[in-house]
Amino acid sequence: MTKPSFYITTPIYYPSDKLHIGHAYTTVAGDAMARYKRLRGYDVMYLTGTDEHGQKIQRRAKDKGCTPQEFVDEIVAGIRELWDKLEISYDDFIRTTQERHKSVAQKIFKRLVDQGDIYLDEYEGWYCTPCESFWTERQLEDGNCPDCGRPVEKVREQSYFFRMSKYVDRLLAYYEENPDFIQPESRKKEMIENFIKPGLEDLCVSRTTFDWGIPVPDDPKHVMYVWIDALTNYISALGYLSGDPEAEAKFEKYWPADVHLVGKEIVRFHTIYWPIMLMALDLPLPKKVFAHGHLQLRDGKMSKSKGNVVDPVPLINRYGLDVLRYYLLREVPFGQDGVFTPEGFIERANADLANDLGNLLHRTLTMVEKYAGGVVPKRIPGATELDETLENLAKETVEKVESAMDNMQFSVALVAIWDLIRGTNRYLEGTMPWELAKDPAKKETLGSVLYHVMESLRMVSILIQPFLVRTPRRMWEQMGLSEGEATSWDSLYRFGSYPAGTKVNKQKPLYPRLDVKEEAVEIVKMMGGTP
Ligand code: MET
Repeated sequence: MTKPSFYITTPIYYPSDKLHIGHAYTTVAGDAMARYKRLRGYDVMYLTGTDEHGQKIQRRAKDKGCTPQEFVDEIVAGIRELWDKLEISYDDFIRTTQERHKSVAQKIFKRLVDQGDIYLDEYEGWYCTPCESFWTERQLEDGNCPDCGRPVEKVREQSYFFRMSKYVDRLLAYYEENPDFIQPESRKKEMIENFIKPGLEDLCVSRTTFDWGIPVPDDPKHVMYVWIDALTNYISALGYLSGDPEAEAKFEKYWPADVHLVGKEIVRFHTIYWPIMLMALDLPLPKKVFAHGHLQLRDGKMSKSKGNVVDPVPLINRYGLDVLRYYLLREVPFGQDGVFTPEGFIERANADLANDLGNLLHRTLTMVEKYAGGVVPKRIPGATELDETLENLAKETVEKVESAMDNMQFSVALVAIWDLIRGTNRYLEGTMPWELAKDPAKKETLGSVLYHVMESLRMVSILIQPFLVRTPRRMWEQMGLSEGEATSWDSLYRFGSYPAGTKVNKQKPLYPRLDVKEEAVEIVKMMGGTP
């Protein structure tokens, strides 16, 4: 039987600066989704990459005294290192400077010119260099870029334009027929009210004032600029129009994308221009565009120019990868903004990871050693009155996690898993194995209680896999489980899948407890601030 496919993408990032925790956030979120779908039996394609053309990069390379290609090569190497460090399970990494991309972008551009969707005209308008966006007079806010608030430059030149208006009705019909296409819902209203209703303007798709870009076919004084180049990455990476049957098979298999993850400032490009480009190419549209919020600092959005960025690397080095991944996915309801604070980061690690999860595993293993000779005892169904409550909670947790993940609600899924962890702690408090141990007649009940707790931990270790990448294996080692039936997603539907008789192997607690004050000072130092 062939597996169903699942195609998920991140934006392709500009390699103009080192990436910060905000980019890590998006990419970790995509990774969690990709891992989840793989666990559920999907054939997943998780694509990320870099958007390497444009004036900003050309200028930065010049300032640095190197070629744009050298400039991006170095930054892209750093980005890939970061993804390795975060254990991002991407299946492909597309760079817009790769031949496989450039040739496809050119073929697409040419086709759009040939069929009259792209035409040559004179452009006059406003341009925000840092955002690489064109704006009309009306869209400016107090004369500045409506996205970043920085000053814009007036530009006038010959340019190619994409005729957008022609497709607007079809686009609105698509929104109508696919109510989940734009998530969260509020973004859809914004698109319709702010961009479509006032009259969708044709999009400028080329520039002549710099040359770091893909040349426009048959008119090479123009370079493509920049959204046709950027957006086509999602299909060039799948071999669309590559002429190579093996590559094109990927397109057949994975297109249309199941979800494009995007930051809220690029929703417009993904929900208006990209669908229109695809309509013009007679291709199916992506099923969903999910706009996530931003991780901000107390004093606003992180940006390199404000010098307030959080670098994920020192956080991983000091606290471990899973602490960071957990924080990112738990702290911010996906789709909304969240605030990064050093104290919040440490408190999360202490409360949820060290106390709730780490402590439950450690104390349970201690009891299994002390009361059951280090071997998982037998379950006696209904041995205590609390068994049913715990079993029901475990069952509901699986359902909640699955439905949250289907809606990309990572924090909701994690809250559900942690409810199970806390419920298991309550079960221990209620059944009191340390009391049962005093009465030799209660030996079997005691064993069954320990079984239930271990079984619940086993389920937790499976459920956390999309989010935490090191912890599940570390738990299995201590719990005497090797990867297989007892660690499979399917086993979650069968409470009692932990083989009795398994020998456990207690080690040190999963996470250390951190000193909030001291560590907050360390994090502020990492951020380049003075505590
Ligand atoms: N490079 C763009 C950004 O970082 C995203 C392009 S996605 C096709 O905003």
